[in-house]
Amino acid sequence: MKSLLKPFLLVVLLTFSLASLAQELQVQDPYVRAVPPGSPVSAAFMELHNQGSEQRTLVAASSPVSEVVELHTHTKVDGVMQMRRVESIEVPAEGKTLLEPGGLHLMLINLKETLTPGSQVEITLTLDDGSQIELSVPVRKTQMQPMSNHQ
Ligand SMILES: [Cu+2]
Repeated sequence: MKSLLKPFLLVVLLTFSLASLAQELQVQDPYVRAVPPGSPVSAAFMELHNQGSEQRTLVAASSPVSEVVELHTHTKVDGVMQMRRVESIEVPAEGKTLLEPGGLHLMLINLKETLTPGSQVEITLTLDDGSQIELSVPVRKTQMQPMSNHQ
C-alpha cells in the first residue's frame, strides 16, 4: 500500500526551507547513528533526491548536537578504509546521491549530548547557492561497525 509512505514524505517536505530551489532536492530516510554515552562522534545518513534539471551541491551542514558537522567519504588507502573530509557532495540533475555506511556521510564531531535511539536531531544542510534545508532526523540504533580511522 503505497499511500503509507506519503505521510512520512510530507513531513520531510514540510521541514524544507522556503527557498523554492531547495524543494527540488528531497531528503529521504535520514537517520543518525546512536552511539554510546561519551562517544565523541556519530554520523548521519540519508538519500538525496534531485528532481530538478540542474545539479545541486551540498557544501556544508550543521547541528546543535555537535560542535562541527563535516562532509565525509570513505576511501581505501593502502587497503584500509579511511574516512576523509570532502568539500562538497553533488547530487546530479534528476538523480540521487546516497549517504550510507561505508560511503558518503555527515560526520558529527564533538558531540554535546548523548544521542539516544528514538530522539530527534536537527541538521541543517547548506547548498552552494546559499539555500538551506532543515531536517529533523531520528536517532537510530544500527549494527555497530568498527569506526574507520580519520586522516
Ligand atoms: Cu566520517
